[in-house]
Order: sequence, then C-alpha cells, then structure tokens
Amino acid sequence: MSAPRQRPELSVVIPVYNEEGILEESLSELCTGLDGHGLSYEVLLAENGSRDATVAIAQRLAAQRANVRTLSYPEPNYGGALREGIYQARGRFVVCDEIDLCDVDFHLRALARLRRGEAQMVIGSKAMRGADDTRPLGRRLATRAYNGLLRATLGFSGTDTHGLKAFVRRALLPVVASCVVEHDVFASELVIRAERAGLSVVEIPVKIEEKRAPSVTLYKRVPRVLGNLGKLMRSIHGPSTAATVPERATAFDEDDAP
Ligand SMILES: Nc1nc2c(ncn2[C@@H]2O[C@H](COP(=O)(O)OP(=O)(O)OP(=O)(O)O)[C@@H](O)[C@H]2O)c(=O)[nH]1
Ligand SMILES: [Mg+2]
Repeated sequence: MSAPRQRPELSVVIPVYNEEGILEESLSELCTGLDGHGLSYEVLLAENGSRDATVAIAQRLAAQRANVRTLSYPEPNYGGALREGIYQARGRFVVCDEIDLCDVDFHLRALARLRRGEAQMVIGSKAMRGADDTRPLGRRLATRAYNGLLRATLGFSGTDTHGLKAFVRRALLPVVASCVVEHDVFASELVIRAERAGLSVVEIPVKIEEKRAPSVTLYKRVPRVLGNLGKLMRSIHGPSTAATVPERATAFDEDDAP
C-alpha cells in the first residue's frame, strides 16, 4: 500500500465487506463527486473477511487511483475496519461513509461545519427531523429502537449513531483508543464516548438511499449487538472507565496540525 506524498484535507474511510457488486461504481461516483467540488482527499477502503472478489477489485482500484488506498484483514469486523481506517487516515478531517451510501452531500455539509469550527464531530442522522430514510419500515424502526436503547442505558443525547459521521481526526483519536467493543456497536461507542468526553458533537439530517439491500440480515445481527451493548454498558457504568485498548501511535501524529 503506497500513500500519496501530500497529506489531503479529508480522509474518507469506508468499511467494505463482500461488495463486489457495487464497489467500483460507487467509488467512481464518490470520487467524481468529490473531484467536482475540488476537494483534497484520500479514500481508504477498509476491507476485512470478504469471500468474494472485493479484495481484488479494491486492490485494482487502489492501483489505478493515487488517492485510494486499501486495507485488508482476515476476519469480518465492521468496527475493526473503521478503527483501522481512522488510524491509517492522514487527513485533518475524516468522513466515515458506507459503500452503499457514498453521500457527497453529507461530506460537503459536514466539512463546512468542521472547517468553521462549529463542531468536532458531525453525525448524519437518519432519524432526526428533516431526515429522509427510504429504507424499509422494519429497518427504520430498528434504528429508532436501537438509539432509544442507547439513550435509556448510556445517556446518549442524539438520534442516531450508526452510519455517516465526520470529525476532526486529531480530536477523536484518544476517543477511538478508549473504545472497547468491536463490530457494529463500535460506531455507537465512538459517538457516545465523544459526547461523554465533552467533544462538540452535532447531528445533521441525511437522506438515506441504499444502493443495495444490507449485506447482513437484521435478525442475525441482534444477538451480537446486544452482547456488545452489554459489554459497553459494563465498561461505561463499571468501576473504571479507563481505556482498555492501548493508545496507538500513527504515522502522522507528530505533524498533525490542530
Ligand atoms: N470491513 C467490513 N465492512 C463491513 C462489514 N459489514 C458491513 N460492512 C460495510 O459497512 C457498510 C454498511 O453495511 P450494510 O450492510 O449496508 O449495513 P447497514 O446499512 O450499516 O445497516 P444499518 O445499520 O441498518 O444501516 C458497507 O460499506 C459494508 O460493506 C464487515 O464485517 N467488515
Ligand atoms: Mg447499508
């Protein structure tokens, strides 16, 4: 994996898993959109555990485009991929996107808020007033139930944690290092710990139009999500809230401008 010499303003981290059907087209649309707005950016395709041609396609795309990099690990783990992508990112700002969304409008609106210093983290909410979530009813209800649970059990004050988010990388690195759960719940933990650490977190409404149905059936995710939520509750409400994951040095921390 070779990185372009110049540090971009923005790193787009996209976890990918078994996405051979849409990876190339989605990435191409995203890059066209970001190029059209003159952004200085890199894309990190954070893959793990794919059993289809995703790895080969991602490697080819990274070879073709100087500002696309790919990371690959053996075990499927959404949160692990996100965490690794954030650590490897070199931009001052990070946007976490999903390959079935690639929402340039969110990138632009979130970046504007971050650049103006209005927030350190911007969440794209599927559930707040003004959002337009075109996913099936069951998934919309699941989002509301899940975030209701986070509000009731972990003092979360917003409406959504999973999906699109953008932040000042330097401000979020210690938060990432303090996270203890993997898989889907990592995305929620990141937002909740950022709030609890006193970072300024704002939500903006997004329009969700998935380019394909989700890769994992909802009911199959529930046991693992509940298990990881339990772990997160014990970590946050337990006797010690100290980080259990050691803080990791990254290649560019020393010259990371505030
Ligand atoms: N690296 C990695 N990426 C994953 C994994 N599971 C899902 N993804 C990626 O995460 C993104 C979102 O996955 P989806 O299958 O669309 O699930 P979802 O839309 O988050 O489901 P909702 O939470 O209901 O919105 C896509 O870019 C997937 O390729 C995984 O195990 N590892
Ligand atoms: Mg999706």
